[in-house]
Amino acid sequence: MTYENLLLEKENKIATLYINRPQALNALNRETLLELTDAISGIAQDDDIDLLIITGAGDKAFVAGADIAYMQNLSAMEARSFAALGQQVFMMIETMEKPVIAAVNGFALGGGCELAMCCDFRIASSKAKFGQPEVGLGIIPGFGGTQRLTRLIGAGMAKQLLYTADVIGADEALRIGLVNSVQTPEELMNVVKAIAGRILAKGQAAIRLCKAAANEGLQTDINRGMTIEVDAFGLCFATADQREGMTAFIEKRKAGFIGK
Ligand code: DAK
Repeated sequence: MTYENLLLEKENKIATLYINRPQALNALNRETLLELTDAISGIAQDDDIDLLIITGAGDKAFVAGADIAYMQNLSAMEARSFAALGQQVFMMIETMEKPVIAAVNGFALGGGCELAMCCDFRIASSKAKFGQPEVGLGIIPGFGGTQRLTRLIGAGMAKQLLYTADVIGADEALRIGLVNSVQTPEELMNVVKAIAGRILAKGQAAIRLCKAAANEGLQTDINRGMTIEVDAFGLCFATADQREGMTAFIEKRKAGFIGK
């Protein structure tokens, strides 16, 4: 599939996916979501890729939301189908085995904030702005915002943002735990790639089991979560990376992981 609304770069085991509709501040329409579905399933299956970075093309927006012009005249059934498509692709991102980092380079509003939230974590440019402005349009978030924001930053702060539609800056997003750090726009991708490099230097089988255990644990109670962890921990001992990691430690050398 050739992409009209995405740019995909692959280098050193890292895929970088740019949402690329700068003329509409990278707003998500149906075509973009269909392309995203194709790109994400390709990256998930690509053995040459171990980590995905999602960002926005241009210097103004990560993603300024679902495309309001596209949504304006949808019927109820079309809106339902659009929300289902968005939720499906965001769930693919959240549950893909490989780590996904959002490099939030500008506006991350509505569906853009929701896209950032389905990634494993978010690093922001000082120019980034976050919010769920949907109630100002007479709708509610449709791509998981009411669910992920409450889980990520707590119900009280999430409800304040959801009810007021307030747009917050990167420093406030850092304060409330929506992003992990704030970088200058010039440094954003360097910092994200440096973090990616530190992740890629570790055992990828273990990273993937960590992700699955953390995600599944968040959907359940602590006792079930501990069982998930016990099983994932046990599974590590079926990998070559566990043998190599522990042998390298004992032999006082750097581990050479193979991701299996
Ligand atoms: N959709 C479509 N076009 C957009 C857009 C968006 N979300 N955001 C910006 N654009 C377009 C603008 O219309 C403008 O186009 P032209 O007029 O040049 O043709 C161009 O991008 C540049 O934008 P501005 O001229 O407005 O730029 P400014 O710097 O003045 O303002 C802004 C930037 C981000 C503050 C402003 O553009 C803005 O407020 N944008 C809308 C932000 C927003 O409200 N986002 C949330 C969208 S609602 C659901 C499924 C999904 C969702 C909900 C329900 N179901 C189906 C149930 C999700 C909803 C949303 O995400």
